[in-house]
Amino acid sequence: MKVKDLIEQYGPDAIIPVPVIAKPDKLPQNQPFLVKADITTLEIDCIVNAANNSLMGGGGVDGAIHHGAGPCLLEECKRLHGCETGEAKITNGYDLPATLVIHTVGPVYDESRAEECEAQLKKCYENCLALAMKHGVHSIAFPAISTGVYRYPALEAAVVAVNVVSEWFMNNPDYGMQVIFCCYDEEMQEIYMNAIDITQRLK
Ligand code: AR6
Repeated sequence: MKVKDLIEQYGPDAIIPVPVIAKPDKLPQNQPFLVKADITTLEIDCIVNAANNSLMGGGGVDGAIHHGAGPCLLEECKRLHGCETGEAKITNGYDLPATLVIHTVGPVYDESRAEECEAQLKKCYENCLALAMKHGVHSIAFPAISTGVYRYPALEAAVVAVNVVSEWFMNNPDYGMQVIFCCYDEEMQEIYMNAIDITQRLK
């Protein structure tokens, strides 16, 4: 069936563009993309680390980034004196293929203060993008911040991520940024597709 026939049958709202899943070197700008990858393998300007308040390393994506970057990253992190939840700090990428790492600290999810957690997660994405722009970054990859050890429900977290990035593109149409949502597995990729679907329906 052609797109035109689908629109006739179901109406324009039923057609939801699925994001292109592409290799980072083929990404056009001003549109976020999903990539299923280990974030430490991406050869781009900047990758984002889902760190903790100490910035002294940990498990999950934080552990993988420190492992990939080597011990100089920890040495630089020691000089940053931690990071508040929702804030972001930048370092070099050392042995990583990415030039820079932005460390942000997502909220530890707690259902009884869900609104506060959402505001903090939103701040993570906003602060990372602002810091990236300040440092002349033109390609940035985000992991699904807070959705692992910090237990933020993945779909809700992905909706926050997609909304903040969409708003950022609306506010910065001429900057030229490639934003990659780096999903560690297929399940997370599906979740991001659903999040994009949900955010488009709510527009
Ligand atoms: N590449 C991309 N995504 C990854 C990778 C990777 N190499 N490894 C894990 N993920 P988490 P959080 C995904 O737990 O929930 C650390 O110990 C993973 O599947 O890394 O923000 C810190 O030091 C999940 O979807 O981060 C903190 O103490 C997502 O990354 C705490 O964990 C985030 O999972 C932060 O917890």
